[in-house]
Amino acid sequence: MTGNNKLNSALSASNGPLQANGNINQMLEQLHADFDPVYSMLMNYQCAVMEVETKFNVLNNRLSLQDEHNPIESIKSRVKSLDSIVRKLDKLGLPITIESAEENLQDIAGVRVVCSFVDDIHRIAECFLAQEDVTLVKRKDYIQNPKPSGYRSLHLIIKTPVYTENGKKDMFVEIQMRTIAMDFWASLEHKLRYKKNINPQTAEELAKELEACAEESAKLDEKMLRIRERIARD
Ligand code: 0O2
Repeated sequence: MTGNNKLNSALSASNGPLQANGNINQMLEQLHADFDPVYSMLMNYQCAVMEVETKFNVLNNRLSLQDEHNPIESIKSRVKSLDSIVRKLDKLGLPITIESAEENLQDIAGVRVVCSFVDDIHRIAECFLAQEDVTLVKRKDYIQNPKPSGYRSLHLIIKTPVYTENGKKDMFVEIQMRTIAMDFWASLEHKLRYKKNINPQTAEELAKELEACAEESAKLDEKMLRIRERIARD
């Protein structure tokens, strides 16, 4: 965690460098009182991410026994930075507090599961959601219903418990599941989406090309799946 950087930038941005004024203990006490709850919140999300990653790794190992291939290609995770959390709360006009972040933001913890084949996505999602400490909050299937941009992925918002020194806490985690091809497409499209100062006509042309790429890439996913099925049959 880049806690120290955040701490430094938060402090110098607000009040300038801290002065201990001869009472370093009092200053540290104040710092801990201000920042420990924030660290604790971020740590809870980090633990939720670890729990979810472990569940997918276990499923990957177990399913590979039946399938003779690892259905999961890679798992990438992140916990939103403090800056992004504060900016998102501000944008939504919500109170900028820990309680408000925990209640209103469902994507502070994010796990992206990349599979080789499209049929593995729904199969793994069902096995994952069947676990008794996973509660489905929201499911958006952008594979069956792609976005107008061409974006495809299965999105799950779930709640899962983490066990802290103060007891059990249910945490939101956003899970994005997609194929290697969908992941490749999404990372390129993300670059266009966040590119500043791009000529609007060029942006429109590229968006159209990307939409066409998404169609071709979905067809490629389908073809690869058929080939794998034939290999398994013969
Ligand atoms: P970033 O920078 O990736 O974090 P909602 O109101 O909750 O239903 P929301 O919040 O847009 O709608 O949720 P949705 O549609 O499930 O999208 C959440 C995340 O999915 C986005 O996070 C992106 O990561 C990804 N995503 C959704 N649509 C697209 C798309 O068209 N292209 C790409 N490349 N990614 C997409 P953020 O916070 O928007 O962005």
